[in-house]
Amino acid sequence: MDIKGRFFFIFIEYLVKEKGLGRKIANPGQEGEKLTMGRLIDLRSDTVTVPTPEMRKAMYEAEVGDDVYGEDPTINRLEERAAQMLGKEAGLFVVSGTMGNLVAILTHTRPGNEIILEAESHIFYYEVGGCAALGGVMVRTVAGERGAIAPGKLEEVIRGPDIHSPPTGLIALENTHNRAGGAVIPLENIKAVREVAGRYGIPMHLDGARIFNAATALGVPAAEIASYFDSVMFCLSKGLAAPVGSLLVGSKEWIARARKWRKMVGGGMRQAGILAAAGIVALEQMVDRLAEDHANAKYLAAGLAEISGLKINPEEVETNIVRLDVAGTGMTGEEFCAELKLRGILASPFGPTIVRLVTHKDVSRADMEKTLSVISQMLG
Ligand code: TLP
Repeated sequence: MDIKGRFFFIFIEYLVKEKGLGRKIANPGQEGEKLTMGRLIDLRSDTVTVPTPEMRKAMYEAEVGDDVYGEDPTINRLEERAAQMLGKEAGLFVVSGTMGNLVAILTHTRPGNEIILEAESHIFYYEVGGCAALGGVMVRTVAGERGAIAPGKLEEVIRGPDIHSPPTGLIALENTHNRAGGAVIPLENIKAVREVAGRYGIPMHLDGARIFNAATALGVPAAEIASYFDSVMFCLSKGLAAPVGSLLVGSKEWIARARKWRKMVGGGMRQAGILAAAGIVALEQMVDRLAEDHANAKYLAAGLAEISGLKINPEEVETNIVRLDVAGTGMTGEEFCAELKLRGILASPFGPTIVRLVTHKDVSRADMEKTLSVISQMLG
């Protein structure tokens, strides 16, 4: 171990011994177990994946041009391919999922509109209030059942023609639903929500950051899910392992307007075909393997359910996200994750006593086994 490594080791030991980190742990374990100086098992998110060698090669070789002039052939190819896979007329490459959702809201609504979101949705929780700050829209949330909004509840919150009311400008769903533990919104629910939205003439947007996970779990093409929505955002940089980028898809006319909004928020890119090249590989090579991530998440959940102090219903793990309640250990989500980190495993606190673990292409079945044995030893 080099001098830096040794110093870090001593510092962590000091934290553990002198500052009482690990005090709620039944089995504090041995030094070697506590500190994994080697590879970390990173289950914080599927955003942590690194590009595949095929992606790096495609990036190196990508043909590029100035995309603001529409002259980047690789971006054009990615946008066409994305639109075709999602069954829409056109696509738009954006920097991130957050930018994609924002541009969709800007394109669908006007300032003073109200938009309807599920109460635990990513747009509501994690997108810095961009729709209010930059789009001037009000947000009305509806509590869902594992991320799914009941059509009856939706109808109750749609605004009527009353002079006092802000017009409802958009309904957005999320599939898979992140905070609901990667829950898949069933097609019947989407259909029923669409029926209500259609009756009131309100457009529908899908935050489909993980639409291919949803499609894999449902056993249908992503285009079938997308068919109920006027616009869809999906991410290349999550389970599909590309380094950057998301797409918006919709009608030609809608995408042309979205392109202008993307420019306004500073998302007009130049020779970004280098990034789009990795995205094409993601769509061609990384979709079919998502089932493996789902199987690993289910395996992990089944093992966690056997460990006393942990609460999880493995039946509810449908895709690559595992949502675990650690209240029974006496630790908060933050404390649990801090203890795990000392043992070489990274997870995310997702609520006062909730921890999220996400599987992806850079973790294996052996990593799941290791994670289970580390957690059961940690809790005694
Ligand atoms: N989700 C991230 C964090 O922001 C929480 C994660 O680690 O899961 N929609 C959904 C459903 C998402 O899960 C995310 C990212 C986004 C949109 C935003 O995508 P990015 O991070 O590309 O802006």
